[in-house]
Amino acid sequence: MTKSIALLLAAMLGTTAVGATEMAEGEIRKVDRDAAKLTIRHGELKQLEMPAMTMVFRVKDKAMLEQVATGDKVRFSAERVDGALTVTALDRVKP
Ligand SMILES: [Cu+2]
Repeated sequence: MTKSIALLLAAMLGTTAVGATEMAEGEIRKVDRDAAKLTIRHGELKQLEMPAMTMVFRVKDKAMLEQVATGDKVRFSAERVDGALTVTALDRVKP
């Protein structure tokens, strides 16, 4: 019973995430312009069911690579695009 409620909740949250993009907190650890990838230390990503960690993301738009530098605090959203976790929105948090 508890398990089915949890699954139902997960399904509902998943559906919500498609429409309303939820921004997660993160810090840029590396900008790789050649590979068009960002290494981000991120907080919990609920829509991807991912705990806090440091990992590499692709970026949806290469212009994002010019907007941030190592050490920047950011808010971002990520989605699975063609099987690769991809940053689809990125905002630098002003210090
Ligand atoms: Cu992660």
